[in-house]
Amino acid sequence: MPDDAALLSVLSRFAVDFGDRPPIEPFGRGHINGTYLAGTNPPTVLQRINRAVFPRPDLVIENVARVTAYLKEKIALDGGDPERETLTLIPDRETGLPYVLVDGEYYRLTRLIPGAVSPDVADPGALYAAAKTFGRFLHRLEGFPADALHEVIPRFHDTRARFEQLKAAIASDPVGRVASVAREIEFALSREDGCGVIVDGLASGEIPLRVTHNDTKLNNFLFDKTTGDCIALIDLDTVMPGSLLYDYGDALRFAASSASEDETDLSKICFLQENIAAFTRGFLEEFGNDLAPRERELLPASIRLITLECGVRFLTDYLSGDVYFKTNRPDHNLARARTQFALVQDVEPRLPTLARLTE
Ligand code: ADP
Ligand code: GN1
Ligand code: MG
Repeated sequence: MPDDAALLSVLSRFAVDFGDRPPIEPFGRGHINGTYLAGTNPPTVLQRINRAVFPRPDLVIENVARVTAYLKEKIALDGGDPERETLTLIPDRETGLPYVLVDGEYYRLTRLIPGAVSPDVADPGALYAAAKTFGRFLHRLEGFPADALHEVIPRFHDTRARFEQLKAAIASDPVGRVASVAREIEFALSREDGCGVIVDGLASGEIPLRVTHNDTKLNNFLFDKTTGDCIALIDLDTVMPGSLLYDYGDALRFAASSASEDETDLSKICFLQENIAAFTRGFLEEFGNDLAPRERELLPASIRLITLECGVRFLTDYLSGDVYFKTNRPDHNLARARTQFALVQDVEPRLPTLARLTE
C-alpha cells in the first residue's frame, strides 16, 4: 500500500485544488480496488485500479468516462441531478485524461457523492428503491452504443467459462488445497449442467444483449443518509454488454441473503423472501414492460445461477492461492464459496414459488 506522501503526490496531479495537505484515509469495503477518501474541500474518492483484475486499467476508466458522460445527459433530460446520480471523474491536470499514471499504477479521482451510504444490508423498502435505480440505469443506457465499450474482463459473466476456470484450478492445484475441499468441489461440479442458459440465450438472440452493470451488489448502490432514497448505482468498472439477468440475480444474491458473504455459521444463511419480492416488484415496475419473454422467464433461475457462479469464482480463487479477491484470512475465499453454495441449496427448491413473483 502506498504511503501518505505517495498518495498526496498522486492527488496533486489531478485538476482540483484541495488546499494544504488534504486528509487521506482508506474507504469502502470493495473486494477489488484500493479506495481512499481524500480531502474535505472538496471531498473526493481516490482509487488505485487493481491491475491483477484489470489488465488494462486505462480502458476501464475510459469506459467509465464514456458511460458517465452519457448518463449525465440522460439524467439532466430526466430532470435529475447529474452530479449526484452518477460518478464525476476529475481529470489529470496535465494530460486531461480521466486518470493519473504513476509508476505503472492507474489512479482515478471522483467527487464524493455527499450525504450517502452504501450499505451491506437493507430492508425491503431499500431494496424496492434500489431496484428502481437499477431499472433506470438500464433505461438510461438503452441508446448507448455498446460497441463503444471495451470488454475489460473477457467473458466476465459467462458461467460456463467460470466452470472451466474452476476445473483448470482443480487440475493444476497450485497451492495443494484441492484434497481439503472435495465436498465443495463436488457441490459445484454436480451443478455444471445447464449453466450456459444465459450465454446461450444471448447467442441465440432470445435474450437481448444490453449495456449492463455486471456488479450490482448492494454496496455499489448509494442511498441518501437522511431520506433513505436510493441515489445512484456506482462502481462502473465492469459496465459492459451483457444480460440484465446476471445483474438482477447478483443484486439479490447479495442483498436478499440473510447473512453476509463472510458468514461462517451456514445455518444462518437463506434467501429472504420479502427482500426478493420487494426488489422484484421495483424492478418490474420500472423495467417490466421492456423485458423479453425469455428474460422474464429466467429471472428466478438467474438468482440461483449467479450465486452458483460467484461461489465457483470464490472456490477457484481459493484453489489458486487467493490471487483475485482481497482476503484477510487464509480460508476467507473458502468461507465465501460456502455461503454462496448454502444460498444455492436454499433457493433450489424455492424456484417454483419465486416464479410466481415474475409471472
Ligand atoms: P470496489 O471495486 O473495490 O468495490 P468501489 O468503486 O465500489 O470499489 O468503491 C468502494 C466503496 O467506496 C463503495 O462501495 C462506496 O461505499 C465508496 N465510494 C466509491 N466512490 C464513491 C463516490 N464517488 N461517492 C461516494 N462513495 C463512493
Ligand atoms: C467484486 O468490487 P466489488 O467488491 O464490488 C467482484 C464481483 C463479485 C463481488 C463478490 C470486478 O465486487 O464480480 O461478485 O466482488 N468484482 C469484480 O463480492 O470481479
Ligand atoms: Mg464496489
